[in-house]
Amino acid sequence: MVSRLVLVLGDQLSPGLHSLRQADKKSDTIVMAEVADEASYVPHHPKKIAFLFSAMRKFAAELEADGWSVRYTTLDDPENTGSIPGELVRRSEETGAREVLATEPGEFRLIEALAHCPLPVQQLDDDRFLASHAEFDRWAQGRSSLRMEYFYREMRRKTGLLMEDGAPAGGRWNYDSENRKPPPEGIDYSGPMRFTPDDTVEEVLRLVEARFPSNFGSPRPFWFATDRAQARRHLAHWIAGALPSFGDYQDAMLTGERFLYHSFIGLYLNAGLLNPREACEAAERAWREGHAPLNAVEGFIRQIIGWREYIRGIYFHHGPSYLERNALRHDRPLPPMFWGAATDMRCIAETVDQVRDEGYAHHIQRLMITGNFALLAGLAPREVHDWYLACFVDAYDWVMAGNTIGMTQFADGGVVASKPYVSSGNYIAKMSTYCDHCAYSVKRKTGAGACPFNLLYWAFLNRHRQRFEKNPRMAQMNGTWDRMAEDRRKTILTEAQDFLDRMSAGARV
Ligand code: DLZ
Ligand code: SF4
Repeated sequence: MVSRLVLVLGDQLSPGLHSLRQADKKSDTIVMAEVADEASYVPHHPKKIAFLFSAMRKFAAELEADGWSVRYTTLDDPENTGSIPGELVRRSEETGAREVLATEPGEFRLIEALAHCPLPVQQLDDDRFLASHAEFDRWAQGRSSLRMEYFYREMRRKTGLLMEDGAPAGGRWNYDSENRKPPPEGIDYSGPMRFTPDDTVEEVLRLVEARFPSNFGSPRPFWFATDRAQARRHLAHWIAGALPSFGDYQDAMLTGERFLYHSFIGLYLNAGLLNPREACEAAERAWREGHAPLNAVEGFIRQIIGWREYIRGIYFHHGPSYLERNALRHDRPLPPMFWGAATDMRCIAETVDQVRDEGYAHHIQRLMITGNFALLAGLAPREVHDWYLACFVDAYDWVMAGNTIGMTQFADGGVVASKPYVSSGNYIAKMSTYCDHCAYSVKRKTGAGACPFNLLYWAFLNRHRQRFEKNPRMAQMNGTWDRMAEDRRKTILTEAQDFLDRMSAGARV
């Protein structure tokens, strides 16, 4: 019998993985490796590295206990070649296996590297996702715009989730309009389930501390789930304690409240510890049993079978050049405040501090605080993408490309979003409590102490006026700008430019 190597990557920790289903326990050898290339293509958050290495080590142990032969390389193995193809070659020399079975990675960089590996590598499609590349391409073909909503409805039909006799449960596909309540007075949920590090995790934490001392953030305190059983307990804890309120306060931001009612399952889903279908089915069950309202459950399921699948489809449909798109020609380097430098902008400081401490911010903090600011300030989209990719514990290329290049930065020219997601300080004041403690005043539109979002918002509209002249969704704001007195417009533009100049010169803003 021909023996093969079976590659399992750090975000492929699922027992039902395609390559594992195709492999032969008796003759094949599983290869898993902690390698410098993967750990440093961006300066990952130490918690992300610690999470993946811990979960990889535990998954390898589970496979071994299940009778598989596993060759596992730790980062500090003196023989470590530093790359996935290098480790495959090394293990091939050790075992005599001459071919490799892999599940397609979620990043073009690694797909290419495997294609150029000295050994033949068969890359099977990653069928943990609902929609195959071919299915998404078929859906996208001939459509002038690729709106998530229509794709989502197909996924609902395909899975049968929240469907009743072929129609959406409750009579509507989407309950998003009910999910925008301003911040509540307090949160009656204790937050994500926290796990005490065991010996495996402790060893990884020491390794990460020693090897990545200057990455943004710290691996400790560390409390993430690192195997499937823990991830499932985390999910059950969230469904019991937070799902009922998740919908209502999905977009709210509260000073000091880092998780609110959010599920914090992105890292577990994207590494393969949780299966998307099981998460959705558990949420649907909660609704059918009367534990959670439809708006919350539909909002959660839409994120997973709609948005998550759609964003992956966009990545593979458009190919590697998508990441280089820069429709608005933005080229300002990321300012130091994205890496924790002091800022007077309370909303940015809260979000960035939280990202440094947790490797996490929720979707509105990502979209309307950091993303909105980056777009208004004209930051280079690729730098913004790499920042999200590095700093968030759930981030991989496939998931961040559509979210950053498309959704938050409009760098794809409108494939993902029908208009740029920009807002002045008003939206942040309405949806958060940040402005209450800010050195700037959200009510001030110009002059000393004026909220920078207010200035940058108009400067952005003015800068890109030509491009959005005919966009009906921008007409009202363009009209407001036009009706402003000439000298007021001039003041806004001068102050906005002054803010950006000071920020880029390294001044505290
Ligand atoms: C993100 C990551 C990191 C930090 N380290 C490893 C690693 O050492 N070994 C590994 O197999 N995978 C790692 N990963 C995940 C990969 O980068 C990921 O599989 C690709 O980016 C494709 O999504
Ligand atoms: Fe952010 Fe402006 Fe509010 Fe300050 S006033 S927290 S800068 S939106």
